[in-house]
Amino acid sequence: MTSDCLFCRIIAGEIPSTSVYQDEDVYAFRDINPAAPTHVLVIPREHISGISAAEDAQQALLGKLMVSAKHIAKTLGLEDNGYRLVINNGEQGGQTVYHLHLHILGGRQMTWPPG
Ligand code: DGP
Repeated sequence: MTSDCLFCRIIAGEIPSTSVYQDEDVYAFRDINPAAPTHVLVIPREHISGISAAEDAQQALLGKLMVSAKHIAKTLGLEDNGYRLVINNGEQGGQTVYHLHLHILGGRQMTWPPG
């Protein structure tokens, strides 16, 4: 837990969130500013500032994030029509919260390239 990290404080329950899934490694909750009809963030309980800061030794946790996102997307009914998983990294990558998070976006047609 990093006390000045917004998402660590959400995991700790200090800031309210709408959880859709949690286990010993990951926490998933609704994005406060949804960019799609369904917009969920999947985060590791362990503080990692972003994907570029993740260590090779954390590959199991990174895989767990991805597999969890797949299961959550299915639970939320996104599997049939498809969905998008996104990790923004750093300033030019559009990252605004420096606790690693995987976006699950679904419920509308996605376009490419992203903005
Ligand atoms: P990114 O730009 O990739 O760093 O995404 C950060 C996301 O976090 C953005 O979509 C909005 C979301 N967010 C920011 N603050 C809060 C909050 O307090 N609660 C929730 N649920 N989501 C938040």
